[in-house]
Amino acid sequence: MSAFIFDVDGTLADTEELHREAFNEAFAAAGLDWSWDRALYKRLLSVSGGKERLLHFLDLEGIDLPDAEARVAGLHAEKTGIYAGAVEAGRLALRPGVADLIARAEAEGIRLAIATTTTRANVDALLSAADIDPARFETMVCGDAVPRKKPAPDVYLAVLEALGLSAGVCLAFEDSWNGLTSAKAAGLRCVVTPAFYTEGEDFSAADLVAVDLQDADRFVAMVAAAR
Ligand code: XBP
Ligand code: MG
Repeated sequence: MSAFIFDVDGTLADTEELHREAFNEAFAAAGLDWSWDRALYKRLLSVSGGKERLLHFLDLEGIDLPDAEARVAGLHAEKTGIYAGAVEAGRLALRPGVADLIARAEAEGIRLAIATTTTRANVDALLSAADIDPARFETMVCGDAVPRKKPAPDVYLAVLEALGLSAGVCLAFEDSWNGLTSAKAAGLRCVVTPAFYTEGEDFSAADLVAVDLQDADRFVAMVAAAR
């Protein structure tokens, strides 16, 4: 028994530019004059999780927002609605190789799971727009389901527990240093496929760095001994 465990943002699709736009739209809708450009967003991505990223931004800018936790939760809910709506409208495509890799894993009897920091509604919107039944993933651990987000190992440990598998027989797919560090801290092997915002991060801990996920033979071979 073996499994492929996929990150979502940056790995299944290159999502962060759309997340950035959705944050900015949510700020404008709330009458705030905040605007995150690409350079700032790249810096803010050091913190995973949209709500955590917003709190980090307030901290960084020294913005004293009254009732910050509640305001951030409200802004984030608005942003999730905008983002998921845009994804449902077809603004994103899966990265090259992803759909075929999922089908190949199923054909090989490799189990499938998702380990992501993003909100579940975002994952559902992406899979629905790509015509992928979420039930094909046996386990999905998303967003706030664990106490600590990536780079902590929590999300991967929760997935492994749900699958009832040891880390040694699984392979994680990630696009970022935060994700790689999370997977490694859970004892997993990890393929990194850098995305628009994560290109140039330190991936020296990766078992393999691939430009995309098209080389299914190679990824299947990486878990073959465990099956
Ligand atoms: C992705 C994230 C997410 C998205 C937005 O990290 O950090 O926060 O930017 O999602 P990873 P939410 O790919 O490592 O899981 O706004 O729903 O949190
Ligand atoms: Mg990612």
